[in-house]
Amino acid sequence: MKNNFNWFKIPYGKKLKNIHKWNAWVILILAITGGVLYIPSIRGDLGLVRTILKEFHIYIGFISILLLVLYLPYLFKHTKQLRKKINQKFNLAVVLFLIIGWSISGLVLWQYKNLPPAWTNTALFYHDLLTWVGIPYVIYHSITRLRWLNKKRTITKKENQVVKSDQENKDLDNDIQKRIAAWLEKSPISRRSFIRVSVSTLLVIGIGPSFYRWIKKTLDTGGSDLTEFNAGDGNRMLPAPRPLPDSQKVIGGGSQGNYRVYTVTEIPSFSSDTWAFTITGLVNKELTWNWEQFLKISRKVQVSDFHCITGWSVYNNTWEGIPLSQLLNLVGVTKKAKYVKLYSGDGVYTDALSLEQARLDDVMVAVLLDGKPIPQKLGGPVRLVVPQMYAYKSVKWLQTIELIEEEHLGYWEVRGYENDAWVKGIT
Ligand SMILES: Nc1nc2c(c(=O)[nH]1)N[C@H]1C(S)=C(S)[C@@H](COP(=O)(O)O)O[C@H]1N2
Ligand SMILES: [Mo]
Repeated sequence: MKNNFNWFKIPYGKKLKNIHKWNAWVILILAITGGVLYIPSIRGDLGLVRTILKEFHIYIGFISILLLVLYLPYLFKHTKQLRKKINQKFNLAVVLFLIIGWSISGLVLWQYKNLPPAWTNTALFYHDLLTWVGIPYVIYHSITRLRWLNKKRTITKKENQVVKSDQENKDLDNDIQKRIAAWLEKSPISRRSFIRVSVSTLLVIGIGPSFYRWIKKTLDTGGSDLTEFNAGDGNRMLPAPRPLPDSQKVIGGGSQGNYRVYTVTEIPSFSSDTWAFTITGLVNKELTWNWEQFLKISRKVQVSDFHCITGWSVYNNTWEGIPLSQLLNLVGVTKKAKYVKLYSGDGVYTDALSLEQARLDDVMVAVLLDGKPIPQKLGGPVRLVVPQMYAYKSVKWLQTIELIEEEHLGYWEVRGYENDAWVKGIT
């Protein structure tokens, strides 16, 4: 073991080889961790691991930037060297483009707390898009250049010359390999293009459909999602709430953007037979409403935006519901109470607001979205909306509110999200 490792003394060729190798590993790790972070259905299973994984992803992202910085001084020399190798030059350009794009959008997403949501929305779009395009490209690049493929190519040549005793030919003693080789020899396309075509086909089949769904969802900002969620709703809440005129008219013009359905449990379903809403704790008069009674409380309509810390937003939602302050007035908050704890009917998710925050004008216990009952997937029949804070405060399937004295940390706050969830750069 030599421990006098000195990067500056390594010869140029070896440096590039090292950077290439490390870069391959870094991209592999980023692809896996990023992929895991992207899957909404396993948020709850991951729990704390999710927050740690995100930090790890960011950390490795910085290593990727470091590799880029180590490479850049040799860019000129390298491209000169690749003069005539169009394919390799093209590959270099693609990979550099991907890494620079991922780095810039990643930095914006990392700094979400200090940047307006419009920035993170854009960054998330490019981070995702580059991944959808880049990872298949990188997989294609790696497979079509695997050493064993190259090796077999030379073996075949040797075999053609009948150099049977050659050491490498042992690899080919396998019957199946021989048959494939023979078949490929007869086939009109070369082994190389056969591999290229099959790898591309597999990638298109494997990744195409999810990519198609993603791009369709992303480019469609007209809320067709909402129609779909409403149609497939699993809640049975009767009677249906009757929208106020402003809600009926959808004064916000219809929500813009797409909700990513997040849950840490199975998506719960509710029926008006058993559903109840309770306000308890440090109150003068504890109250419980069944669905029919709950619908009799007077409601208001507001238009507001919705921002998740992972970078996406949905704009101009027309919410109809009861301002939380109004509900608090109904039960009468005692002097001892300092915080409002919010329980989801999923039995797991909670969050909390200070009393002062809870009494903000736009904090609403919402029942309708864009003139329709809030779909089950988006937290219906009743969800909280806290427009000025990141959406992890907007508890879905809200059923119980408790007035408490001590601060409570919610589901994500326990797992590393900040209790201070104010969105900067809005209002
Ligand atoms: N009960 C419950 N409420 C929740 C969550 C959750 O997982 N469970 N996720 C929160 C987060 S992080 C976000 S971004 C929004 C997502 O709302 P949506 O699923 O309606 O898009 O809900 C918030 N409220
Ligand atoms: Mo979120």
